[in-house]
Amino acid sequence: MKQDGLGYIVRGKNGFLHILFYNDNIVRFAYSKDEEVPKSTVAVIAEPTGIDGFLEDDGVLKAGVFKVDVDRDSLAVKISDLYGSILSEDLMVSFQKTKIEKKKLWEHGIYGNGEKYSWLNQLGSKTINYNSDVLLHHKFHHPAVQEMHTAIPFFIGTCPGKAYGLFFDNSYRTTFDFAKSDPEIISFQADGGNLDYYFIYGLDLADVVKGYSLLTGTLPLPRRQILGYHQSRYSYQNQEELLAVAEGLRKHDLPCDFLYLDIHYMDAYKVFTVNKDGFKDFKEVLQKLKKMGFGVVVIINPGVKVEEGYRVFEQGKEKGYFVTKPSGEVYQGEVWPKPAAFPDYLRTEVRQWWGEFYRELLESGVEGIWNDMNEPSDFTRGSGTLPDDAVHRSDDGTEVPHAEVHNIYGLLQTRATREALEAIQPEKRSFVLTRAAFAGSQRYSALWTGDNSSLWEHMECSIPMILNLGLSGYSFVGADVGGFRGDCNGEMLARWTQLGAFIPFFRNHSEIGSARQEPWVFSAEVLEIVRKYICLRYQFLTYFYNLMKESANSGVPVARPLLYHYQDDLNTYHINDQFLLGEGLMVCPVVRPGIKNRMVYLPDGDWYDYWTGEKLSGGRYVIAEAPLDKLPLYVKAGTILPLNDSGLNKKTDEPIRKLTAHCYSGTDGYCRLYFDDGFSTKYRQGEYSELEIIMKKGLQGMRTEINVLRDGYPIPEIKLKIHDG
Ligand code: MIG
Repeated sequence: MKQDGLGYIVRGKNGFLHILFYNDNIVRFAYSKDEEVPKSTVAVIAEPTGIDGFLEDDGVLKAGVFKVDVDRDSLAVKISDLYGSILSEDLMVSFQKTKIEKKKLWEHGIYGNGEKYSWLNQLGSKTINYNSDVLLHHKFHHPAVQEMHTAIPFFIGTCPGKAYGLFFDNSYRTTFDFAKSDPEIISFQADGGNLDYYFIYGLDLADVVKGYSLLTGTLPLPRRQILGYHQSRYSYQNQEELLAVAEGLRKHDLPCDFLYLDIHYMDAYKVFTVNKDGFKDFKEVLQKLKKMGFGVVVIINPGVKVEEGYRVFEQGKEKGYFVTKPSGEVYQGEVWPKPAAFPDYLRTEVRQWWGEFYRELLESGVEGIWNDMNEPSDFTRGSGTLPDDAVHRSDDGTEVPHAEVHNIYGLLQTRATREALEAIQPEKRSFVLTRAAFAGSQRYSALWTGDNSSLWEHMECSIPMILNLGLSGYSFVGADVGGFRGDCNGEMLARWTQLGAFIPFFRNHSEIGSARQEPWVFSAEVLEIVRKYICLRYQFLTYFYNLMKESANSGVPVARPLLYHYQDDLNTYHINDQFLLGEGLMVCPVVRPGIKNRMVYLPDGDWYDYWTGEKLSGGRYVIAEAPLDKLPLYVKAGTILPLNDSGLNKKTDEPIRKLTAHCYSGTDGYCRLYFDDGFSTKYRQGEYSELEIIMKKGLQGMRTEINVLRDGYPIPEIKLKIHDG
């Protein structure tokens, strides 16, 4: 081993190993055939930093929080902490198979791993990371489906007192085996590309998620409005129908900020066109909706209809902007518009060309863009996607096989979209939603978990799916509320809305041909429950917004599994149906029909029943009452919850003028709040305020104090309310 540039290099029998540091607790192991450090994928935005390392006499490298010992022959590594306890140990490194096997050591649980239909803890399972349009192959999502819409080859191993993250920076199809095939082995392998991975070590999960976010980035602070309720369906087919839904929402006193136009708003499914039969007054309708308080989000898929005279196709073909066959001919697949060509978003100039098409839509008043089918989906092939040997070209003209681009195709499309939106409307925070994503996609778009079904099982599984996405650096996520495929019913909608109200991205969406599931279609009782929880969501908007801000700053998840804050409590390692929103609010949804009570685990400490104010001691299981109109919620003692006054429920684009800070006493509490206009990018120039609320036990009971830390935007009037059980 010797020092090489910022890092170290070791020559082995089959090649080289580069060891690079990104801070004290992030080390990268990159294998290569020659002395060049392999190129990172688009996921990584961090640069290695020089670090004070020390090569001991026995060849062991001591740097940051690590000791690294490399086998000179095989280049297998053994990583220990500075006290010598082993953190990770390779059993096999294969250049040929692009595979590494590690000894299963101290992990009690494996988490993260992007979008998976699985339980929270994935130890003992095996999975494949390859973006897929799931419903092309399967009737519905189920646990045996490994290839979901979104692949994030990153996982976390943890036990009380420590945690590591492993990010395999490889965009090919990858396979992870978390001690399934062999209980002694955790392995990862790719179909091509480089053996290049990052090992992130920390005392807790938060350190690891922050480290991963340092490598791959965080979400930009969203418009506050986007944290409201969204109503969608495949499809609101014409302007009358769209307006009727908007009126229905208002008539039934339902707060809602966004409506969606799915593929039928286009002319013959041609992207960047509007169907004039259904939407003859497109602009006027969007104007009218805006006045009613709704923004409209439209779908834009990658597939471009192959049709003579259609400008998007003609231009793309002429400029050579589409993915080709190895022969150089434009690759032709099939999506909604039937024959379709696929833009090669790998190139900057293609992304810019594509981005310009958004201008007209935005000028018409469109408020957000929904990128779907970007795995990318292709109906002509058994695989449901482009062939591995389809050809992309990078900026320098190098040909890159689809096999390498596949998993980042969605990321590249959303990158094109976001960069265009930001260039066209620099004063406004843009909104992009995607189905397919990769590590790093959180920088460009929110994500929904694709085509679930109206099944209780899918409501249930959406919880661990979303929590694991959060641990994978993806905070701004949600699942279709009510379920996409199949028929929802009133009870399910009530329960799913309760859950959705506490998930970052909150949208009711359903498939063409399925039963309608707008809030008012079932019964007066269901409507009332749905309204109650949508309104509750709007009360929590400031709380959500602040969590989003925190996530934008450091990558910490918004919705967190219990173990995120109670890592020393092994009881939390398998809790799939409860989660924490921020640190202090525990959400316990009901995910089965006919339930009137449910078990809740309260970790150590005191908890308040949100509804009754009753104080309960933790460290035990309790039975919560959960009739249909009740979502059990608990607040940890010491929490300060800023809640919007309910009078502000209607329109999120108005400034927040009044808040009540609910202080749950018992232990000292602290809360930092951030305020800005919620809409523009002026906060980047300093137009924001920050304050802190401190709650302390004094001789005469609880003492609270508010300190303004920065005054750059009007601060709402804040009332304090002390809860003391
Ligand atoms: O194959 O655009 O996941 O949300 O409504 C269906 C129609 C294509 C899949 C998306 C879904 C959307 C639907 N799309």
